[in-house]
Amino acid sequence: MFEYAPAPESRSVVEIASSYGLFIDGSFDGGKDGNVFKTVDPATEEVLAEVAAAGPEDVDRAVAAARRAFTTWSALPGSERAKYLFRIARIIQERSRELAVLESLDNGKPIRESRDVDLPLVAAHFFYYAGWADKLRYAGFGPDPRPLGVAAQVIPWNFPLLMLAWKIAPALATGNTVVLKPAETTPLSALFFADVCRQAELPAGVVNIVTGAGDTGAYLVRHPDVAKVAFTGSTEVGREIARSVAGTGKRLTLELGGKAANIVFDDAPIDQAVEGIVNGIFFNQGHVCCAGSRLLVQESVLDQVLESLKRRMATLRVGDPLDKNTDIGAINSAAQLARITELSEIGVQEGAERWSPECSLPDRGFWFAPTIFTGVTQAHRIAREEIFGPVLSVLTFRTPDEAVAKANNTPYGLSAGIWTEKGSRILAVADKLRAGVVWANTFNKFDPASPFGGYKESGYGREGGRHGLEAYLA
Ligand code: TXE
Repeated sequence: MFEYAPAPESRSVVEIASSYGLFIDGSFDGGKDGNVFKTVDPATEEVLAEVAAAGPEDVDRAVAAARRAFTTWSALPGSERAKYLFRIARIIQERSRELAVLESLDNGKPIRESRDVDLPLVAAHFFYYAGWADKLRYAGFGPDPRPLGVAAQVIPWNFPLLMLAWKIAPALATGNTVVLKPAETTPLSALFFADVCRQAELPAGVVNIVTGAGDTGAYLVRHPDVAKVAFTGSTEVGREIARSVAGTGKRLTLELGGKAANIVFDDAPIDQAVEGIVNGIFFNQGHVCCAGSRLLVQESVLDQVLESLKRRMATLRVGDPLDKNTDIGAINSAAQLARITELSEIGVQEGAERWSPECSLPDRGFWFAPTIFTGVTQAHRIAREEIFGPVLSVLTFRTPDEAVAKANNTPYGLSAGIWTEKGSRILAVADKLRAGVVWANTFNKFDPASPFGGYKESGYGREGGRHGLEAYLA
């Protein structure tokens, strides 16, 4: 019988230079002021590279390049733009091993996830939106759907390349040009993507990458020549961006935090639900805006679910992101580790019971053991605030109405999960949940054809699918 035995991933498949510049108008340069910052491997704290920090003049140059390129790019027939996007998608596939290893090094995520989830989805987004580029005119977007202009895109560090794909692919398919700022702890894969664009012979200025911290992002989104702002990140920064964009006529989409309820009813297939709970909160170290961070279990099956969940958690392997057997990699940064640690301590102080399986964590790097809190009530901060780490808060309910009320009792509204054998219950409960995405008997499933986005403090606008194109069309 054929056995799938993937080759061991190793660091040698990616060559990382000691320094990287900004990608503006089709070429790399060190930035006007020569300022740099370091990006580290969170699993070892080793410096991976020095990266240019873009100042205002660099952002001005990038926006000007994108503006110039817009004239020709937006005038190309959709079928021509599609050719570039298909080419980018294919190059990503060809270079996916290299890009997956790079992503795991800079982010800390397990190679099994970057190789089997992130990279295939990145390529899939470019393929999907390539397919749309020549179909816009007859797809119900109005008689003459037009691109907006220069899109300023600011992305976070949890899925660096995938968030880039979510943003860049629909923008280019619709004829917009882009200035994108990756997060300061994970700039490398965006710069490698710039190289992919060069390899695909994408016209200069269509995609520009400016690296830097929050001040670079703030300057970019305020730029008067930007027509569209797309942001994924914290709710605080999202609010600040919304304020700075208000009254400017710029179009805005925000994809912010979450505190998703993963609801397990007493008729759910427990083993399957436990896999979904584990995937829901421990995938990508819980650095997931739609993570199932609040487990709501029907009281009658609580003991059974907890016993099975703890048994499963004891098998999770925490460690080297490049080891293909690793389930949970490194926390992305010291700052994020401090945030997770603080909220976890608050959970204990507020009287919830903390449990983690035995696991020895590496001496260096940023690590947090998979953790669950039981005895959590709605009053606890760990039940209300986004922890963005491998920490699950367990609450209980008696009736479906109580489950819905608790699930909706959050300022967020990005996603939710339902586990039950009853199809009618799935439909009834999903209908009442104020969440942009509701998964039933699964969790954290993504597809480029499905729209994604939230209600309330989780932001507004949708990315993915046909909806994702609307955000980039006048
Ligand atoms: O986010 P920031 P941080 C949540 C999660 C996490 C918390 C803080 O709860 O613990 O936010 O993470 C850029 N104008 N999420 O501090 O600061 C920044 O450089 C323009 C959820 O890393 O929002 C980076 O590129 N841009 C989330 C990006 O914004 C600014 C993913 C995100 O950083 C800026 C990440 C400004 N004033 C964190 N300030 C999700 N929805 O998935 C910073 N940035």
